Amino acid sequence: MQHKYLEGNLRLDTSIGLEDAKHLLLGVPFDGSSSFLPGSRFAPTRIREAFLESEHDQYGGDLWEVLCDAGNVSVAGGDVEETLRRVREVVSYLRSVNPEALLHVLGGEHLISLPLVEALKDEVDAVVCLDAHLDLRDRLNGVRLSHATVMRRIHELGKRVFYFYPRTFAEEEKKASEQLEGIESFTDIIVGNTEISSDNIYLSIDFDVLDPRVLPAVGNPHPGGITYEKLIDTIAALTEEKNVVAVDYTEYNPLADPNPAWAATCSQILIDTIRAQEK
Ligand SMILES: [Mn+2]
Repeated sequence: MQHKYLEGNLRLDTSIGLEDAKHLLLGVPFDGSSSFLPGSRFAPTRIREAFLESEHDQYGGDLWEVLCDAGNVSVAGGDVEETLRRVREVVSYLRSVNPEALLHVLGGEHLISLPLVEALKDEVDAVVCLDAHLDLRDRLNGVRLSHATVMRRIHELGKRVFYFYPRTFAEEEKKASEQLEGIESFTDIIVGNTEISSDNIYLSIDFDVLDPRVLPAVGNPHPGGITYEKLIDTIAALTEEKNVVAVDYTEYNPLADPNPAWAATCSQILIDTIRAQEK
C-alpha cells in the first residue's frame, strides 16, 4: 500500500489488486471519543480474523476475487481532528486509484462516518443510518466531534439522514430530528418501496442496532433492537433499490467480547453485504 497513512501489516491477503477490486476494505481503528466502553479500535483486526474463518464461496463466486483489503488508516493517537483528516485523505486517495469500487469501512467508533461522508460528499446524497441511537446532539459534554454528534455534523454538510430502527434518544435529539429539514426515521422497511427519496446512499451500520441478545459487545448497548436476519434483509432491500457508495460498520467492541461468535456475527454482516451487491 502506497499511502503514508495506510498501514498494511494486518490486512487480508486477497488475490485482486487495489485498482481492479469491486470491493475495497479499509479499517479505522479509532475510538477516541468513546463516552462509555472504549475498545472498538480493536474491531478491524478481530473482524478480519473472523472473516478468515468464514466460508467465502458458499453463494457461488469467491470473495477473494472481488475484494481488496487496503489496510488500516494510521490513527493519530489522541488527536481527533488529525485522525479525521487522515481518514479523508486516505479515502480520497483510494477513490483516485479506484473510483468504481464499493468501499467497506470497519470502525472504530461511529464518529468515523463524518470524514468518510466528507471525502465522498460529491457522490453521496444521503446517509442511511441503522442505529439504536440518533447521534444528533450538537455537543456531548461540550465536545463537537463525538460518536454522539456525528449525524448532526453530517446533516450540517447538507446531507439527508434516514434512520432505521432507532430506539433511544435524548430530548435534544428528538427535537432536532423533528425540526431539522431532511431527517426521517423508519421503524420498518417496505421491500420494493424503501421510502427513501435519495438514490446515492452512504450506508452506516452501527452494530448496536442489533438486539444485545444477538450482539452485546458494543460501545453503548441498549435493550431491544432487531434480529440479525432483519438487519440482513434491510441491507438487501437497500442494496437492491439504491446505489450504495460506501458502507461503514461501527461500534463493535472486542474488549467487551469474551465470545468469538460475536466477531463472527460482524464478519458475516460484512460478507452478506458484499454478497447482496454481487447477486
Ligand atoms: Mn449507536
